[in-house]
Amino acid sequence: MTENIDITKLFIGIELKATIFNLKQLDENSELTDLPHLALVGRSNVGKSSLLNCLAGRKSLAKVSASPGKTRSINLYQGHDYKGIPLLLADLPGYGYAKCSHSERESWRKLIEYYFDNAQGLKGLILLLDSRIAPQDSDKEMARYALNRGMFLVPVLTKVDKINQRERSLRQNEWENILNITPLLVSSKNRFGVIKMCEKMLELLEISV
Ligand SMILES: Nc1nc2c(ncn2[C@@H]2O[C@H](COP(=O)(O)OP(=O)(O)OP(=O)(O)O)[C@@H](O)[C@H]2O)c(=O)[nH]1
Ligand SMILES: [Mg+2]
Repeated sequence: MTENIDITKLFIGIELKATIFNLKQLDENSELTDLPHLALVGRSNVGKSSLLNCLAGRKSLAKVSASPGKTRSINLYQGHDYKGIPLLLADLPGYGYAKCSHSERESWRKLIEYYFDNAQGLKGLILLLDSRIAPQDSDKEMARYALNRGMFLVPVLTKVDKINQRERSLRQNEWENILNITPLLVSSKNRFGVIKMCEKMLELLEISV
């Protein structure tokens, strides 16, 4: 491979291939979820869809909304690595949405657990955490759940354009104390931290450039 490769372009050109609301649809799309991929997970409104758009270099490939609970399905986006080998990025529905009913929460949990159990190509989770707020129980639970299952976890603090350097370090330290992993910092708005995040994503996907 040449040294001219721009790793931040790995997900340029991805397209939505499947919108999954239930277990049956997950079964029907197992060929897709068998492809090497990473999933973006996090509370509602943390910026998952925005980050996906940022990586894809598109404004509204994934729907973004100021009101939480926009993404209610597992959305699978397919692209290719530098050698033309298909890869996938999954945008998962957000959790921790206050207005969600008990049954909606349960169906979220069932869908996500079934996906984690059956997605053969899932190489790791990109866990997005809002840099503006202190660690939340729902995020800690998600992280523990993933780590207990032996999944690769990349914690990423989002929206860092909204906080200063001191606040960034404070939040990173808080999470490091909880997870023993230092979270990356990213902004989909001004692309801060995108290179480092892509480096980590390539590592998890075992793609060499
Ligand atoms: N300033 C700033 N705002 C952001 C950033 N990323 C996302 N936002 C805003 O945060 C809000 C939620 O963004 P989404 O990308 O829809 O969040 P989501 O995690 O996909 O939300 P759900 O689909 O509800 O789970 C929107 O108003 C975005 O414009 C960022 O890096 N900086
Ligand atoms: Mg979304």
